[in-house]
Amino acid sequence: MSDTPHESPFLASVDPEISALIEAEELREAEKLRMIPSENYASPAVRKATGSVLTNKYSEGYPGRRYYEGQQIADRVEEVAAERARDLFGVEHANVQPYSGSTANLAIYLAFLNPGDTVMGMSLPMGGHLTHGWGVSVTGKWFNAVRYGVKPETGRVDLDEVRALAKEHRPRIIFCGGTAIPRIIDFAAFAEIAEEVDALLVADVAHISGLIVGGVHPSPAGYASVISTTTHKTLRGPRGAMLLSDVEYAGALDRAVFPGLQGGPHDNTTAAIAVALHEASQPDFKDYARRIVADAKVLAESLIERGFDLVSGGTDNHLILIDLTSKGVPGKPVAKALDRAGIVVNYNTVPFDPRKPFDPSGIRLGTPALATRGIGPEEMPRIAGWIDEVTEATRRGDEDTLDRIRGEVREFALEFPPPGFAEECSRLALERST
Ligand code: DSN
Repeated sequence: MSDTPHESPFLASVDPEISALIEAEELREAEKLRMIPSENYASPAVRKATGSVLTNKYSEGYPGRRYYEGQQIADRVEEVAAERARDLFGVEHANVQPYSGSTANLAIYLAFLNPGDTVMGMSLPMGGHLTHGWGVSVTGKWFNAVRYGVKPETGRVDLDEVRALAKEHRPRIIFCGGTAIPRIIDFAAFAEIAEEVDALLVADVAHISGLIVGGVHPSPAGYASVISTTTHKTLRGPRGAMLLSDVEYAGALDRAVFPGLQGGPHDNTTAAIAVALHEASQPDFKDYARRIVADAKVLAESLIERGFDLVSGGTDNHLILIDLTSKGVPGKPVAKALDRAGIVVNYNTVPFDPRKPFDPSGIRLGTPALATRGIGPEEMPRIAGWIDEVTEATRRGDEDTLDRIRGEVREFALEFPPPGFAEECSRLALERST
């Protein structure tokens, strides 16, 4: 296929330096196990649309209401993407233009709040997101942010605290969702609290939108006034985002995205979002979503058997958050050692973390990208074993073990090619064995 590795002879002749870097990234992606829970592998079709001529167009405005001519194709691309988003998520309105999840969330503030208004979201170190009112983000600087967390005993969202804080502070917006939540989000309970205090409920489902579409996580549709999601995580699309809502909120959200925050939409990304939504509407996407969760559950059980301390005691979704305190080693050196051994995760704070975000107590990992490669639950005990060995080796400062595991992981990874890389992985595996 022309869009798999070594589509690049043309790029190589124009820019050998960047071409070589892209080939090195292809190799890295094939040889290592991607276990950052917010990352995935986009399909060749999604990547093809991302790299299409639509990158050449300016389309400020919305279909039928643009500020530039020549929109015959761009209008249709955006209409198709929005239509697919509405159908798939069961909502009345979809804005597919936000450049990223952060911009999408900022558009919500711009649409419904004034600076100084009160907003409530999950605290970042408890599992929330920067844009839900964390202090270093503009959302925590320009708005009065109130933060909820999890219960220390359960590691799960403390809905009593959410209700008490909401009643005390009367936020105009309540965010649910985040970046390090291993459990099902109770949208109905959040909606009840939002209604009690007359707040707008925003569900940020960036991490779990693919699970929602795949039917393995409840949907916020019908509970949240606005749904925000990125498109490149479990949804497996290009890097981008969408805002979904009832028509009641459509005008305010659309005006906030453009002209409030952004200029021209990235039409190539919009096309790729449409492709990803098409792929996610196919029956096999439901199998994919089920596999993500099945993988994560077995991985969690295997890690627990090996004495790892998982925040909330396990997982309901794609994500596992490990508190390494009991292992006597912090998150950052373990994440770095795992990368050296071919398993890519990120270091992360855990709830009530006594350590700092740049050197926290935990690591965060997940299974969306493994499931895309067809790696199933039966393989998870082996991966848990490597994680265990690497953690111990980090504690001992044993680099030889990391290098041995790196070889084992490479051999294993090449048996499960990322989409579009089958030939490349066979070639690499053959090189290795000869
Ligand atoms: N960077 C994303 C994540 O890793 O969860 C959130 O923005």
